[in-house]
Amino acid sequence: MSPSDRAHARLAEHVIDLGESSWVAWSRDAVPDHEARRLELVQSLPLQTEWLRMGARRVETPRRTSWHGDPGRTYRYSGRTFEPRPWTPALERVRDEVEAHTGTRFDSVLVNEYRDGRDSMGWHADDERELGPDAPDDILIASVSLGAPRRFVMRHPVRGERREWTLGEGSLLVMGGATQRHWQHAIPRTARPVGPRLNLTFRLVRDAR
Ligand SMILES: O=C(O)CCC(=O)C(=O)O
Repeated sequence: MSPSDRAHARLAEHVIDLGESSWVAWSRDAVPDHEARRLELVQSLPLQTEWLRMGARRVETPRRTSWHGDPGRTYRYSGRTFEPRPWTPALERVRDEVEAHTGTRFDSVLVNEYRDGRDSMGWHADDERELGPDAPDDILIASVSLGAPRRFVMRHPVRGERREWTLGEGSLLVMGGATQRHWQHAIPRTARPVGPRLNLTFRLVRDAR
């Protein structure tokens, strides 16, 4: 049984079937969320903006990020290679909570900090080859959001369909199966006054060594 199939069975009551072997599972209040926890994470992680290549341009990410994982879990996107920093005690605690929900011990996590409504994430799919031997047809991603709720939007470019969830305050959104092949997702900017939000997307990355 693949990690994605196991998570699907464990989260059955939350699963939303998107067709084409794609699914998400959304749970509100899945992990504890309070200011002390967010502060511990923000203060203990080397969060920073990154320069990414977008065609011929170099652009600075409108959010702060930090990549952590087991040794060898190297991650490549937008022309950059990210070597994982070690797990911290605060990250390990969230990883344990995610394992209790999904039945999977994730080996990597990308932390995104959205300082206010101007910070965002553009349309993309987490479909990199290193995210699984069967990528992009069998990828498991578990996304924990702490702090201010933000709109998380998904679109199916071929079917012209959209779905939307509000993620924050300890929510867990799990994406599995072929979701990364067929759907893209984004966190849009907003002019509304919103507080800071931390997002942790747990992934399984093939050892590049
Ligand atoms: O902040 C979020 O909820 C989305 C993060 C995301 O899309 C990603 O890490 O690939």
